[in-house]
Amino acid sequence: MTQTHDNSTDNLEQKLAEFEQKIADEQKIEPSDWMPEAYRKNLIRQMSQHAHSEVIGMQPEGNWITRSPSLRRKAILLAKVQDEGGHGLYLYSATETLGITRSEMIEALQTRQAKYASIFNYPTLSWADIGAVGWLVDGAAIVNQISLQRTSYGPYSRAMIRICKEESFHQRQGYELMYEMAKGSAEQKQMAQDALNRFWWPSLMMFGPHDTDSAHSAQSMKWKIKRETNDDLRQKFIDQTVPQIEVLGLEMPDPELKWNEERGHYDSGEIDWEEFKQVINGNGPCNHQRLKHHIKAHEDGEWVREAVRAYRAKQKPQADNQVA
Ligand code: BYC
Repeated sequence: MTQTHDNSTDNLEQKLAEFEQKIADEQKIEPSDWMPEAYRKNLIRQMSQHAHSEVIGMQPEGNWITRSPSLRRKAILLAKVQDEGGHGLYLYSATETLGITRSEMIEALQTRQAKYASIFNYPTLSWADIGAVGWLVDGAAIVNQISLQRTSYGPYSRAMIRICKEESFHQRQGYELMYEMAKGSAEQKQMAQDALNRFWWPSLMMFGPHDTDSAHSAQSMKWKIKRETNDDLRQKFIDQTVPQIEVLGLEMPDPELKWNEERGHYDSGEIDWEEFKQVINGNGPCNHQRLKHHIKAHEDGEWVREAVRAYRAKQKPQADNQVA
């Protein structure tokens, strides 16, 4: 017995050593590879929350499709919102490779066991918000997702490479919309400023808590699930966005945004972490509305799932007959 136990422990240690070597060598971990249970669980957590964010993120923009001010804007917005749905489906499939089903993930979302990005719990109050979402929210998402292209899990990394191509169109259409508003009438410029002021801080919150308060960062960085820390990515986003605000001719949404020559970065004010905590714990302005809408859409779609199940059941005897 002792012998067997020693062997299996050795075996486990060897598997772990091989896994760690692969990570050190920048090789991707694939679904059929051995991986520590905690690695698998952490990935399911992050990837499924990423998928939920894409799908829930369709709601604030979907809110404006019927009120787009021109056919061109409507076509762009429709395409963008559809892209987000596609990203969600793609990420759910990638997460399923880790041994969890789509319905388990959706159940976790709807029962609040799984989170989604805090930003989507804020309302889109004016047309300028559609510009701000594309420019700032997709802009922040790209900074994060470019980094995740190098994540150690193969299916996640490949999903990020595809998704980033579409995100860059999303960011550009948002910036172009903001540019037109900011250079338009005084009233339009005011709408653009108001959208920037409201979306600035929630966009910074997308990167998560400070590194010192981040529960998962240390382990995720070690396993190369995350390649850059929350604070480093947030700083990158601030540094790339401040010059864009200047081009738009809008006022800074944070008076403390100042270039720091010594650091080679912009300094900025402190995020309201109490607000962040409230929003991720279900008490943001739209949390209730977002989940309610998701549950209703899911229930309305039950007939589709039922049809798929009936079709599968019909196909099965035929397939069995063919084998016989
Ligand atoms: N919102 O230890 P930490 C898009 C949670 S959609 C909510 O730092 P981690 C788009 C965190 O989950 C793209 N929760 O966590 C779609 C953890 O809680 P749990 C969205 C947050 O994972 C439509 C706890 O706080 N992008 O682009 O190491 C239209 C401690 O945090 C947030 C992604 O999903 C937050 N902001 O780092 C337009 C990126 N921040 O799980 C656009 C993928 C933290 O222990 N995700 N929490 O209950 C990531 O990169 C990482 O998960 C995070 C957080 C950087 C977000």
